[in-house]
Amino acid sequence: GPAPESAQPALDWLKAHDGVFGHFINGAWTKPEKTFSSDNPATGESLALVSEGTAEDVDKAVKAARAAFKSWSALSGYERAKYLYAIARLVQKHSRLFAVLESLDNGKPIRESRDIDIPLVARHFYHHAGWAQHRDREFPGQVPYGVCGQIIPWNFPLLMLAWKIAPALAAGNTVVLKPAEFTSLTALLFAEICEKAGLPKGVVNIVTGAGETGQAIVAHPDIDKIAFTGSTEVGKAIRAATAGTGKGLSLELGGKSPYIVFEDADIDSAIEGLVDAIWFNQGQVCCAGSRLLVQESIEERFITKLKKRMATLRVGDPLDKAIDIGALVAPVQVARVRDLVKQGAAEGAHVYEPDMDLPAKGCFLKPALITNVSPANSVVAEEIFGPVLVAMSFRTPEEAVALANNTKYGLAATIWSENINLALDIAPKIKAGVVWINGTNNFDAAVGFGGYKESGFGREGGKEGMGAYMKPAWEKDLKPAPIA
Ligand code: TXE
Repeated sequence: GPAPESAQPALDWLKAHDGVFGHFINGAWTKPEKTFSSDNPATGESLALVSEGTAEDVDKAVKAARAAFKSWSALSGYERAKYLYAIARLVQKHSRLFAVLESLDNGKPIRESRDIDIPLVARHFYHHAGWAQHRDREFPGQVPYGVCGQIIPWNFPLLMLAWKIAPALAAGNTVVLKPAEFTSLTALLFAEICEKAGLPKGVVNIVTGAGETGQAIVAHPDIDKIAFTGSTEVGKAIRAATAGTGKGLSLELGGKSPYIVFEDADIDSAIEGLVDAIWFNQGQVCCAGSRLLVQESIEERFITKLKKRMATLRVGDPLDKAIDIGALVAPVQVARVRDLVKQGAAEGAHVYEPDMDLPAKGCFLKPALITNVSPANSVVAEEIFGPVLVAMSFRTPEEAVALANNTKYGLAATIWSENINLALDIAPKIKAGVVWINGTNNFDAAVGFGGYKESGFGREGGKEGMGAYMKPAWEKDLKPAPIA
């Protein structure tokens, strides 16, 4: 096969920083004090030390964002757009470095970071540069929130940053963003991109750290809006912590998305789609198609083909361009996935894993298929967030809809059928933020993404996503709009 992608550009970049990072506050790097290690999950080796953000760090960042808000929000949309375009171009210019660093830090296959994550990041900044210019026309009488606190997960580190920062800045907000503790590095590289783009200091502040740092952001009295993507558990805690404050809030949380295959589906395509739906990013995807619902008449044939396909998936070094499945993000996630699968087996489920070799060390798991389950089983009800698919069958379209909706989540769904009337009839009956037909994992910066029920509320992307960073103006906010 092709030679593996070289880690060197990322290692050189880390070395240029002596492998230690402070926070990026008010356009400058703070002196690292208390630090923790960001590890490569494929090897267990430490990549760099990053700083554990304290409440004082958060406060400094909020003050910088508040000070920057005045002049940033007074810029014309055209001027804000120029910065967003500059960021987009710089992300593209350094896309190889970003992709390698992301794969080292997160464990995702280089193919994915190179062809999906990083191009989508650039796309988000380009798209929102457009929105910066259309804001006043499309959102008359609305103004940016002010200072936004943004807390993101580790599954798509830089892409989740782009989902948060691009619309916030386009709307005229300033931000304090905290990456997830497992994956801080591309956010820190992004801070350098902001410097290179000449972004005014304080518009983007990056504070690294774990849950306590996140709590300090949520609790800060001078933050106007919190945007969170992560676990449903933490989302609920944040909602409780912001209750009784005037803060705006959007939550993008977990999922257990159904993947429905009707008997008339193009089975080979449906299987390829399923590989993407559940094994993309090791299954660590909030909208992963983790619940296969297959029509009973084709169940046996479909499952047999699926198992054969699973046996051809290659698990290995994230920098190997030929692998399908890389490393999970951290040992704690491997343990979590294993525990959930064990619990499923204890409840009577059958677990299929193809016979294959895994690298000797690192956070690697085989792809797994769980059958012989009922809706009450924990593996069916709970988000596993790993390379584990759960399969059930249905007889009628009505039953498919009932099973699809039998979940506390409502993020995404996929339908496969050659009968477009059937697919279009079923799609709106499924309570999910997005329903894909004969395809899966189609994302774009122009389309609102978000959930129902315990998957959260608010949409990111497109006009809805822009609206989430604006609020109705009151008299004092309304100054004559600058000429764009
Ligand atoms: O998530 P957390 P974890 C789910 C998935 C996964 C499980 C655990 O099922 O197995 O969550 O992952 C910050 N106040 N998802 O524990 O803790 C944290 O530092 C404020 C699905 O890593 O929710 C990180 O930046 N912030 C999800 C971010 O929240 C807090 C993606 C997310 O981490 C905080 C990630 C607190 N009290 C996990 N505690 C998806 N749906 O995409 C933690 N954080």
